[in-house]
Amino acid sequence: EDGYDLWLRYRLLAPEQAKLYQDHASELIIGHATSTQSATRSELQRGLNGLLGRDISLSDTVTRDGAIIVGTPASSALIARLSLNTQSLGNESYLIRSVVVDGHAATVIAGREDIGALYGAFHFLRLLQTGRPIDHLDLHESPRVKLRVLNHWDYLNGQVERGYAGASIWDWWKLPDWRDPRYTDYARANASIGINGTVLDNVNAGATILTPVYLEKVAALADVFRPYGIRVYLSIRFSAPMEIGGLKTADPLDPQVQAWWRAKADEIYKRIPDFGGFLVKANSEGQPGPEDYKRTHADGANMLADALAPHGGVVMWRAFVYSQTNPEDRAKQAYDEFKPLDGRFHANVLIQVKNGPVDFQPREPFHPLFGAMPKTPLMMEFEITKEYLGFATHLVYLGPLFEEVLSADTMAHGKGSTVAKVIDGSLEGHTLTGMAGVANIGTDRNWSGSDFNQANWYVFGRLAWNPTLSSRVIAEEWVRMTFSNNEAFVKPVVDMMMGSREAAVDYMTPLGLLHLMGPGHHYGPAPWDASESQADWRPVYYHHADRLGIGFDRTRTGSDAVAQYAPALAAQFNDIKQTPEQYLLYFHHVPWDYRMRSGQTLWSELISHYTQGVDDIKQMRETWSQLEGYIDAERYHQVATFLAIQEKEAQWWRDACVAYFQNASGLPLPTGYAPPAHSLNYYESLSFPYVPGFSSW
Ligand code: BDP
Repeated sequence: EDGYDLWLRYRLLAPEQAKLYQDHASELIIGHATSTQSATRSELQRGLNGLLGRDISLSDTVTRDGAIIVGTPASSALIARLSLNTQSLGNESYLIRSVVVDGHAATVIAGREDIGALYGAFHFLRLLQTGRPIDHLDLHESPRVKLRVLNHWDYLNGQVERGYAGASIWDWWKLPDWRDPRYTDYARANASIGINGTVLDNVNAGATILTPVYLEKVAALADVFRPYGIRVYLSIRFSAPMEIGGLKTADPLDPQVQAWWRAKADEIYKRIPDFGGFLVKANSEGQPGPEDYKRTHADGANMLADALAPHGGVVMWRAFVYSQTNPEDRAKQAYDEFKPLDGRFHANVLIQVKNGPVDFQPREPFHPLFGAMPKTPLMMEFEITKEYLGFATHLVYLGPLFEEVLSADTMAHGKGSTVAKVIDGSLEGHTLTGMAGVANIGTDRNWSGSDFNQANWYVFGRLAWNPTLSSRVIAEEWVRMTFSNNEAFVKPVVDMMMGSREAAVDYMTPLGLLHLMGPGHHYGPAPWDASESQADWRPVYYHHADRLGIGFDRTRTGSDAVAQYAPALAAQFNDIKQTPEQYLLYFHHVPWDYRMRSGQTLWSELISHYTQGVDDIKQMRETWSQLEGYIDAERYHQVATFLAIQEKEAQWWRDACVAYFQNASGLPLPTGYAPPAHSLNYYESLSFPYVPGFSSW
């Protein structure tokens, strides 16, 4: 197996498991009047035939026990007759129920709309794929978040910024005529986890995507995705009216600029009636934006929102901004710029906020904007692609990272004001809600650069559907569907996944450190680096290590970033004794001999974390080596090889950081710890020829 089938493998179940399901899957009653109904029907046929090893028959009526009836009251007279109260469902919701129809036991999968039935079909298949009972079902599911969107950082030249799985899957040369079957499989995979939107192009991309030639190609993709409930969105370049519209300005208050965007929106909707809207990176890392004209982010976002509003589109305006001049504390900038604009955005604008205040690091505290802009819908932005977490080869399951952020308590309205409640709108009563994930998808046969990276795509979708789900439960589902239901395999693999993120934090950036990666490529360790033109692109800016201590002072007497959190949290983070140690060096500059809760000094504890990270990967390798034979050889061997790479590189991370911090602190290694394998000079001399980074296409 090469991983292409993702978690939708539908391989024959073990005989004892298949037997459990046989009596509940005898015939399929489902329409095919619409493209979504056809997609649902073929998915169920494909899934059930594969899992149960025989062709399930199609029928118009219930002729025996075990019928599966799928649809909506409009598409199926049978479902209409069952009076399931589907009217009370949301348009993406569904029910799965064990019922009796005309004297026969049956299972009904019903939505109010076709898309609900498709989601229900995927859920039903998941029950079989994961070995769950299907004889007494009474399930009701609704997404808690409205826009569940992948952000592709793909350029029109095929390059994927921060993509480690090959090139862009969008073959712009051959579109619109050639619609690669892979686009359909992409849509199936996304629909199976409830993703309902995709931004096709990079937030740094040029304006070409908005030209007629490309809009025709975009429309072709939208046609492929539509049956699966997926809308397309585009990242737009704020200065497009100048670049492709011939205007002299992109000032959002200029009537000509406004008219240009209105006309562009009209043109897009003529081709793509269900177009989702725009994603915008403005006045950030060199991108143009409203501030170029002394206007605010609200002026810029509202201008675009007004152009999209007549068509029902939205603007997802990113809060990832920081200035180019030497900042006192980059972590404070998004809050400083956006918080004062709360209440100034039009109704169809969402502000898309990265999970942490700096930049997708292995660990950061949650972004202080969550809970701080009650009048504005805030979207979560996670990075699924592992830019700062070992690219394709390191096994790092991001579920625990996502869960840690979503379950963090903002205290905005007292205890229990979790980030998840900000995102699902329940904290402030927003109905326009969203979650975005920067995709890890490319042309590699396995889509994501490694088998385990597929789990990060999967967990993103599941948490976007319901941000309160447990990342462990999701990991287990994924392992069962992707590899095996054998308990002897499932338990150790899930344990390994659940510990993998903490291991990476330990060998890369423990105790609240961050951004120690080599600038530009962001791969290996470079805590020594001070070469970048901009202060906040340099690792040394983030750790401040010297003879006396280490860490970034964000307390009241430091940068005062703590003040951006709710008062109770600000007080907690301001006090070194109350700060959770996992964020210690994020909030405090701490002397090396500071006593940690364990009784060890900070210096000893830092070394112990770095060493633990490597030991954890050794353990993961050991665990995996016991599992040969449970799965196919092809995937087994690739994972084994990638774990070997990870161990080597975890050691590199540990040794390079230990060498550097030892040099900075001037302290001897605590007893019992091996010295780094090489000199600090050696680690500093390593370089990287190429990583998929920025383009202007
Ligand atoms: C940084 C990435 C860069 C992105 C930027 C962003 O290194 O490639 O363009 O985030 O989110 O982490 O805009």
